[in-house]
Amino acid sequence: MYTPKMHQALNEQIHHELESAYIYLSMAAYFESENFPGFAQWMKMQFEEEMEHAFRFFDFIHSRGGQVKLLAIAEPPDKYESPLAAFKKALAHEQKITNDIHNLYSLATDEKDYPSLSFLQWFIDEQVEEEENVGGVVEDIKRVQDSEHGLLMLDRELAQRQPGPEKEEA
Ligand code: OFO
Repeated sequence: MYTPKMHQALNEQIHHELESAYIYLSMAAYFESENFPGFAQWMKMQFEEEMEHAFRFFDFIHSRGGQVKLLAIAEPPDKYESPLAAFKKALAHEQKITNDIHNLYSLATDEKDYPSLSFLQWFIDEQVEEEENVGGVVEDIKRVQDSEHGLLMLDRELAQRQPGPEKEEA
């Protein structure tokens, strides 16, 4: 069993992951309404990934003898100024999640909670990938700027995103 403090922090991370899922699903709805089905598909895949992250924490808490308590999720924005504005928000959100994960890792270090440290390592690596992926799209959109043709091509490219293979467990 781990400490109540660690339990609370891990439980809050489920909330952050579900909140991320909610934000990305809302972005998918925004892109659908703006006729960008490829951007919408990319965000739907992102939603799926966040749900998977939430379940990792859910299962880990129960495997340590705790019980998950679900917290209220705020209504996400449903409008953005442009595709670039939406993806910039997504990048800022991932950077915040990276910070959350690092704080969790620091807490586990302070508490000498070795199982949590081992569990969290996957998320540390995942966040590097998450920021790289979203940051890559931000850069691509900046490159095409307001060109309708460029955005259409990018939308088609992002439509190809499929669920990623599970990364190997450490
Ligand atoms: Fe997008 O990140 Fe979860 O953890």
